[in-house]
Order: sequence, then C-alpha cells, then structure tokens
Amino acid sequence: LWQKHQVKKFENADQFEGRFIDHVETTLARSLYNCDDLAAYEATSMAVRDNLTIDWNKTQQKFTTRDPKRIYYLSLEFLMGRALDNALINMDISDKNETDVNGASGKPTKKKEGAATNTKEMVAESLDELGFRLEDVIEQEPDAALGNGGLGRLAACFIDSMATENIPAWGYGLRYEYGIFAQKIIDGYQVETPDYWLNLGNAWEIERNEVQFPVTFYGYVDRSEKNTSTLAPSQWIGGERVLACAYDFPVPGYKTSNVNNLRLWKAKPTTEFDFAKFNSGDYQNSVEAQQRAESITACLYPNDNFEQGKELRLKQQYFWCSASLHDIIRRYKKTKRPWREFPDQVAIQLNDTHPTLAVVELQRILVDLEKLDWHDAWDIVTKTFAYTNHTVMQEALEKWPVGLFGHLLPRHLEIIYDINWFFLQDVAKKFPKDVDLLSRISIIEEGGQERQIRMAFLAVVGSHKVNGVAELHSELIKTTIFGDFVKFFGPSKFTNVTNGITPRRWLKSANPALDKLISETLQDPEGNYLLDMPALTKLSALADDKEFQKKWYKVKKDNKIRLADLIKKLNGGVDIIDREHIDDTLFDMQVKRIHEYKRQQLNIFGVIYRYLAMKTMIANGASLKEVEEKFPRKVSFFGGKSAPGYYMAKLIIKLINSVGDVINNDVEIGNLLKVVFIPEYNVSKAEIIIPASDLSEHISTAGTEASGTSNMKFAMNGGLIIGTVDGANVEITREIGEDNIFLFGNLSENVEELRYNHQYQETPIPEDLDKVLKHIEEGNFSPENPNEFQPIVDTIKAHGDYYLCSDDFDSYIATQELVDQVFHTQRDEWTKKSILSVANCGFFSSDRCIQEYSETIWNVEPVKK
Ligand code: 26M
Repeated sequence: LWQKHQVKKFENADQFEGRFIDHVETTLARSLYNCDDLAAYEATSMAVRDNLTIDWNKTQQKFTTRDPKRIYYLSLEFLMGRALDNALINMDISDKNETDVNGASGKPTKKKEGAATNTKEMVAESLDELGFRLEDVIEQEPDAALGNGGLGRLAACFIDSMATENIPAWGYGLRYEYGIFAQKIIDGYQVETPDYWLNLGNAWEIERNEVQFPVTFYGYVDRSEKNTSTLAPSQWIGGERVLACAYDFPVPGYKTSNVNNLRLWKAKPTTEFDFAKFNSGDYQNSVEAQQRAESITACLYPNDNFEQGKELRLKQQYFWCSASLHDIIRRYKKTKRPWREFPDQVAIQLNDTHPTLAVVELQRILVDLEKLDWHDAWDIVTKTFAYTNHTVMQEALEKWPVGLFGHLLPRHLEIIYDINWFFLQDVAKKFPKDVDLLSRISIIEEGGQERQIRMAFLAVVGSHKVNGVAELHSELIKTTIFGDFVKFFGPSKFTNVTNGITPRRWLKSANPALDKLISETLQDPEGNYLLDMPALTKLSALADDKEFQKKWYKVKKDNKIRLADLIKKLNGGVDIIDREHIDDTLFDMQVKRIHEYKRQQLNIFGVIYRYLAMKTMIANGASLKEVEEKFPRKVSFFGGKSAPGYYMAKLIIKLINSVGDVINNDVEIGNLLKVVFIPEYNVSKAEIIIPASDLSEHISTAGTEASGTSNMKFAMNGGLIIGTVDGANVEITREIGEDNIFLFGNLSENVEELRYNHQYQETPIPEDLDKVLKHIEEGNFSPENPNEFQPIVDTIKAHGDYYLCSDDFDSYIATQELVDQVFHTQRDEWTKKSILSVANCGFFSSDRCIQEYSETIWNVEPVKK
C-alpha cells in the first residue's frame, strides 16, 4: 500500500503545474482566477518544498541506516535571506534528465522540443504559462533575517555548503518571531521598525509538533543525598518551565539529492497550570506567567560585535542549548552505543561563544542525569565540542555576572566553578611559579564590581579545537586574548579556517548574467564550476582578451542599471544616478553593519574631502570638464544597520545622509559626485547591490575585522577592493595578486603604538583631514544644528582617535586617487583586474571551508549515495 501511494516529486513542467494548482486550490483555498503574485509565490514554494521534503526524508532515513558521524552547527543566528530561488537552483534536476530519463515510473517521459533543462527554467516557463513572471514571484518572499551580519550569514553559507558536500549536518538555532529590525531612514536618521516576518505564514517550515522538550530555569540545587561535594550528581529543582518546539527548514545541496536540516526552536508555554494561583482566583496572572514563555524566542538581539549582558539573552541561550542537546542525545541514544563513543559519532561546532552553555549542559546531563564519573564525562565533552572565535575586540567578548547567572542557572554555575577548579589546578601544576597566570587565565574574572564568567575562556577549555576565521585573525587571537591558553594547551589546539561564501547564492543566483558568461566561456552549461570554484582560474587566460573584456563589462553595466532601477524605486521614482554616463561612473560601495571599527566615517570624510576639492577648483574658475578630469564621476553608496543603542554609529548614518543632501543638491558639481545611503540593507538587497560594484571598501582599522565576508562576495562578482591589511583582505590579496587590489593604511602590528601616541602625545591631524573636520564643525552639513556632528569630530580630535582615522587618512586619499586614475584612464586594465579577481577567488567558496572543518576539526567524511 505504501508503495502504491508513494509520493513522487514533480519532474517536469506538467507535474509542476499540477502541484501548483493543487496548492492554490486546496492549501490556499483560492481559485486560479483569484491568484495574485503572493499566492503564486506561496503555491510555488509549497510545490518546491514538497520535492525537498521527499528528498529530506530519504536523506534522513539514509543517515539513520548508515549511522555516520554527525555534525551539529550551533548558531544563534542564521541569516538565510530568501529560500525560493536558492531551492530552484540547488534542486536542479538537469543532470537527472540524462541519467534518469525514464523517471521513477520506469516509462520514458517525453521531453518537449526546446524544453527547459533545469528546474528553475522549467518552473519559470510553467509560471509564464500560468500568467506569472518568476522574478516577480521570487520578489514576494520576505527575507528570513534571523541574524545581524557576518556571523549569521556565515552560518547560512555553511549549511548550504554542508548540504552540498554531503556532510550529515544539522543546524540548530532559534525561530525568532522578529528578525533583525527593518531600517527606515527618516530625516536622515535610522528608525527601527519590527520585522514580523511570519506575518503571512512561512511556506518553508515544517512544524514538528511531536518534537518538544521541556526547558527549566531558576530554582535551586538539591543535595539531600548528603553529598558534600558539588562534583557528585546533584539534582537541580527548576522553577519556571517552558517547552521548546521544533520547526524544521529543509536545506538542499547543489546537484545532490542530499537535503539537510535546519532546526529552529520556538518557546511555548507548558500545558501545566499553576493551580495554586488558579484556585486563589488569580486566573489572569496564572495565564500571564505562561504567556511570558513565548517572549524567549520573540526577538533577535540586534547587536553586532557588542555585548550587553541581558537576562533574556542568557535565557535564549540556555533554552536553545538545552533543547538542541536533548535532541542530539535522543538521536544518539537510538543507536544504543555506549557514552564513550559519543565523540566519535557527534561533533558540535560552537558559532562564537553564544552556545557555550551547551558545554556545561552536556557535562550536567552526563554527571547528574546519566551518572557518569566527572572526568569521564569531561573527556567526552571536550572531544565533542569545537569553538569558532569571530572577534578580538574587548567590548564584544561575552561575560556574565555570576549573580545573574546563578539565579537563572544555579546548577550550571556550580559546574562552571568545578570546571574552572580542575582547570586551574592543572595550570598551577604546569606553571607552579606563575601566580599572575591563574587570575589571568581563570574562567571567572575577579576584581571588578562583581565576578564575571568569561565565556570565551570557558569555550576554549571545553573544546578540543579553537579556530579563528582568517589567517591574520587566527594569529592575533593566539597572541592576545588566548595567549595564556596557547602557553598551557600548546599551539596545536588553535587553528585557522578562513571564511568563505556560497557561490550558488553569491554568484549564480545574485549575478545570473555573470554565471551565464562564465559557464559559456568554460563550456560548462551545467554549472559544474560552482562545485569546483578553483576551476575559474581558466578565465585568467582571457583577462587581456578585448572581446571578452567587452562582454565582461557589459555584464557589469547591466548590473549597475539593475541597481540604479532599485535606487530609483526606493527614491519614489526619482533618479539620482546619471544613466547616460553610467559606463563612466565608478560605483563605490561600503555595505555592512555600521560600526566605528569598520570606519564608515573614514569613507565619508574622504567623500567630503573630494567634494571640497571639487568646489575649490570651481571657485578658482575651473570648468566642469576640468573638474571631471581630476575627479571623475563617482557614486558613493552606503548601506547598513546600526545597533539601536549605538549612539555614534547612528550619528554616522545621519552624517552620511546629511552630506548626501548637500552634495546631491549642489548644482555646481552637477552629476560628478553623488552619495546614496541605501536604507534597509539586507541579504536580498545585497544580491542586487554587490554585482553592481566597481569598487568596494573594506577599510577597518588593522586588526579589528576578524575576516569580513562581503569582501569575498564583491571579489567573486568582479568588483575591485580598496582595503586595509586586515582580516581576509590579506588572503584575498594573496589569491588574486597584489596588483589587483588597492591596499592602504597602517599595519596591525603598529596599532598599539599609534594608539599610545594619540593618548600620550600630540599626533598632528593631517592637513586635509583637518579641513574636512573643520567644515563639519562649521555646521555646513547641519545648518539647523551646527554642533550636531561634533561628537564624531571629537572622537578624533579629543578622545584619542581610537580607530586611527587620522593615521590612515592620507594614504586612503592617495589610494582613492590611484583608483580614479585606473578606472578612468586605463579601463582595460581595470577590467583585467576585475576578471582576475573572479578567476582567482575560488579559494573563498564556503565548500572549501567545510572541507577544512571536516578534515581538521570534525573528522568526518561525506556520505555518498
Ligand atoms: C552579542 C551579545 C548580545 C547580542 C548579540 C551579540 C552578538 C551578535 C552577533 C555579538 C556578535 C555578533 O556577531 C559578530 C560578527 O558578526 N562577527 C563577524 O563574523 C564574521 C564571520 O566570521 C567575520 O567575517 C567578521 O569579521 C566578524 O566581525
């Protein structure tokens, strides 16, 4: 019976149309005549999801039978963006058309003359027949914006690559009702509005009502068994209880039927009821307490690289770690293996310190519930976990006051003290004479107002490997924050895995024209190069070919027009960009979270400098033509969100917009210079913005940006980079060649000394920067409130210029002049650099990252057919 009714995937246009209409008429309860783009999106997604679900089931059954080692990627953020286009690309059945022509039925399926060769084309044609355009349908989907920036997007690229590489991996995270806030720009200021992304339902999630775990908070530790030692099993009698409910999101791999899982938890009230309150007549309050449960997964914290120490955040972390671990353990227990084999079968990767509680929770489960010996348990724990660090910046390092922590998780605090106690004993044994070392290396920080738990230290002690995310960063953490740990554990515990990005989304999906040109050129109509990005080096041979260069720049130009159209739409139909000269206009972009260390302020100072220099020329009687020769056409794009409570970042946004108001309306300089702040920068906007860039800015103070990943996205789309010697810029330079990137600025090894100089002696502000700052101070960009931007000026003039804008200003300007010169007088050279960037960026595919993690950290192999 089961075989008779076996559910089949759609495999051709006809079957897709059938599924589509089914979903419109039954799931959506609409008629085809009453089906708008949104309903078409929903029906298409559900039809596609049906296919993925079938493969998802097969994949999971295969894993259950084969019982391979599994990888769990724990991340509080998955910045997925839209799912539909990605699914259509990844579930490509084109190779099936050859190997599996007969379909599941065994009967030959007719292939129409000129019929589409891949799923995306096939669906596009079907939708066309039904009266819809696939592009419009795709546009209906809201972004799944369950992340802040780099760290969350990295997790999304990694699960794509893990599926593609056939690694048996699951992601675990939280199903926030509200993702990162939507950014409005009102009067030049950022205004946050809620992102209720589930408003219209979510076609991609599968609610697993059968997968639920209770999670406990507060309460006390019971030691009635007269244990004097905290090391013996203890019973934690919890107070508040909530339920964790699983929602699954299928993650399809590219050109494989492997479909992995992203499991996100939602908090719900337990069905238990406080009868004491109820009987005392306090019905309202007894319901209210239950309702509070849902607040745990209500909202993503919108901080990026900044720690706040809020109790609800810790609650989120424990809720998620506890549910995920119980789920992992339940799955493991089905295999009936003994505990000691756990690390051979399970690897858990900690995406930053946010999931470090999982280390403690596993130790608690093993000791308190499974009654393992402390040291046996700890051995299992440390062999299971590995930790990825994403920052060296002090303000971003996670610390929890023991008071707050112990109130919420009393037993976990005891366990942390015990972990620390054993750890410090070992340290003291190894370095008996070094008394300072113990307080420096302790997981508990003392000496402040209150003791604090250093989560990064706990993560290092609880893991067998610690990795940074680019070479420079991985070296830096070994000498700075983790210096003492290198001394104790030895250097081999610390390693590097340079970040990467998925070329399916960031090349094929975001830049279909470039994908087409590449696959034609490589004679790879199936797009196999996307699984083997180093194959792109073949393009190098054409870097000087004039015909090829022409095609190459045509792709770029069309992408610039596509962006100009978007900007026009966002601007209420008014065009800011001069389309007539779009070929000669350099599109210069900086899109990323707004942060002082990323130095959007340096960029806007550069823009002001350019503007003032142009104005001076005009005042001295130069013609526009002459001005253009010195300062060729350029649009400076900015985009990015500030944390809602980050005063200085918000002021930088306002400055950018105010400078834009002045420059964009200055008739004297015409269209030679424009400044555009693109509101609500998110994944789907990035997919339009990045392919349109001629130049992008990655100009963080050396040593502060751990890796950066947008630098890779721009390079992969043929945009050149102006950047500091920081993060993955270093490896990008090595891969694409130093002739093809514009580097400037001080090196990280000099940062400390430069900062010291600012603090303790006069470092003169460069003349050109001084002029810029004075112009701001005079109120030229804020006539109604002349002092508005004084705090930005003061960070440089009065507060020690922590991010070293003044030290890097002159070399920044000089490098921008070089950029202008190459773009405007040696366009062929520029295009050559652009081609060579793409040709040599294969290393930055996240598939390569996943291979490195698999081999050097997880010890896991792909599960093949
Ligand atoms: C902390 C506390 C409370 C709420 C939120 C946070 C928090 C959230 C995100 C802290 C840090 C967060 O992300 C940091 C991040 O995105 N780091 C970036 O990681 C990228 C991927 O490795 C790197 O490329 C970037 O250089 C790095 O800044």
